[in-house]
Amino acid sequence: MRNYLPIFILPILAGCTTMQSAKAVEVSEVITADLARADGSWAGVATISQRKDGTFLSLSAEAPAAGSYGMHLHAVGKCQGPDFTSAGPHWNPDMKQHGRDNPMGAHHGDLPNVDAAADRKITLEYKLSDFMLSGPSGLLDADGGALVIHEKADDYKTDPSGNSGKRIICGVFKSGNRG
Ligand SMILES: [Cu+2]
Repeated sequence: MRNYLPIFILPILAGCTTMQSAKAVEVSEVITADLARADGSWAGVATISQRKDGTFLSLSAEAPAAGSYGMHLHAVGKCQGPDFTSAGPHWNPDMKQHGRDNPMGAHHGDLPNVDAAADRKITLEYKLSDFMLSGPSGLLDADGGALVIHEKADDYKTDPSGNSGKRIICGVFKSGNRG
């Protein structure tokens, strides 16, 4: 007579353990996104850090030329060139209109324009107000989110995207990028 061990139980237990550790990392404090241009080349890095003094977005990137560029957090963590429409609309869990100068605004994903000097470098640290990383309305929902830089400055009022033109740089924020 043979005794068979119920080995099918082991994967189930392992699955539970994995789910528990996934919940435990929701307090993790830093997520990073590699930024890509429309042709797929690397354009820099963006980081969101949750700290005691607030949540901060920092950015080190290279623009195509000196100038001012619109920048937003978009709803989907997918950056497929060359047009990056895969990143979806602005991150907007409150269903508002676009723009801080719009009485019906603003989107959660609305951010100030960024400036590149003659060396084309964009370097900044910006405090995100009212920012939610996790939870059903958080940036890191099932499909993540994206940082998108546009070809023109945002006018802060035209719904839905501030008249900022094409998407030229894109980076994915996903919970797997935490660390
Ligand atoms: Cu945008």
